[in-house]
Amino acid sequence: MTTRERYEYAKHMYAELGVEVDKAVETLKSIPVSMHCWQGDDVVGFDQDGPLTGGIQTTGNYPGKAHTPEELMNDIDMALKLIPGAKKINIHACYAIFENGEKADRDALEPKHFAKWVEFAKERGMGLDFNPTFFSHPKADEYTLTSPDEEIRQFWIRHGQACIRISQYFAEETGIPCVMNVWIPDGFKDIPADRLGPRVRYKDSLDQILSIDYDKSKVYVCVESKVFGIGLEAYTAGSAEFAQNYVAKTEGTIPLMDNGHYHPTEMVSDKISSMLLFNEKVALHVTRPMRWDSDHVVLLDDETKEIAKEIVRNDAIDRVFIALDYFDASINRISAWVVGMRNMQKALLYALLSPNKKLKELQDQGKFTELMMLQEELKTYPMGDVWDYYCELENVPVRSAWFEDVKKYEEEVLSAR
Ligand code: RNT
Ligand code: ZN
Repeated sequence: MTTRERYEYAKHMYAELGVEVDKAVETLKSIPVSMHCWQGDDVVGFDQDGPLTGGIQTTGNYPGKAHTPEELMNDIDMALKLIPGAKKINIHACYAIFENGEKADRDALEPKHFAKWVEFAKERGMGLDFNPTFFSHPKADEYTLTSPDEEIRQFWIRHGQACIRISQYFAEETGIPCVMNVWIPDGFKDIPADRLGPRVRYKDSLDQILSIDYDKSKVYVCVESKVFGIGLEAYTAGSAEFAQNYVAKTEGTIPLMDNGHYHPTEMVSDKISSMLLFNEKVALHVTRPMRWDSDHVVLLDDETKEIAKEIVRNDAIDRVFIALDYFDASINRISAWVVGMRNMQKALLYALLSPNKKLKELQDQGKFTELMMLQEELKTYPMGDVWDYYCELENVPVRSAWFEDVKKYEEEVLSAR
């Protein structure tokens, strides 16, 4: 049977449930997933050669990581060719590209330091998302936006402001709004004497960053919360309550939930509906926390599917910004990107192929026996046939065929690094 024939067959099966497969595929194609550049080089960037700090960690030393902008862009390109649908590229301020021997510290970054990224994105018809980098820098050894040292704090405030200007430049150049996410690692390893002070300073720092004039229809500023980082086990200034309350009280800011940033039994999928009820927009970092915020590659697991369902069945596709955030250095990094991106999209397809209205009705009617039965039966419907056809339509390799390309690229390009 051809891929097309399998698709037609699957269409009949889904039609019996009242699901329109063609429509699902069209919708899937239009949902942008933001691919994080930092999987390609273990979150190192180009503006420093020190270690990765901030209580996050990549583990593994699989050969072939990108060391230069050219290598990273080539690797991203390789991954993009193997991923269907709409995509954005998510970059961090530490990926500034300096030319002609010039250099600028984080507080002096300008749009021109990202001109190459803009060119890259424009050539591929994609938008760019952005992140100030409040880590891996000598001035971030202790604290950033919570620093009791006013000079340090002002340095990082200037960095945040610079990043807003760069984000606006991205939006203006690409014609696609830029999601700019603020995450700071600031916290304490052991029981603090003052939990309020750092949060007061963090709030004030964010207020100062946001006080500059910028176009809120082009730059969406997010605040990402976290429960703890390595070496910062006792206290994190930007906790869930901090971020949630800050964005609730600050016009034009968006909460960002990373599903590695909660206690292990807390589920982001369960938080999305509440956040949507009180926020016009919600941003996500989809990752896979294994026992801690380990940032493993996103799989097509229950939580990823559940997150996708919440986006789709709450009619929130236009209100939720989906970005991936993981960094695995123990496997081929391009494969890590492709597996994670395709899985996020498969999870969305799964949600789009569910008879969501019918399932809600069963819940409202108290028909929980039937609800369980149908939700379980759905798991073995032929989604794979729809996915394969979608890949074919999108001109990307079907099923595992993409891995041949990755292997070849590893042999020819990565192994020579
Ligand atoms: C860290 C946060 C943050 C980073 C990236 C690199 O715990 O998840 O989003 O992973 O900014
Ligand atoms: Zn994150």
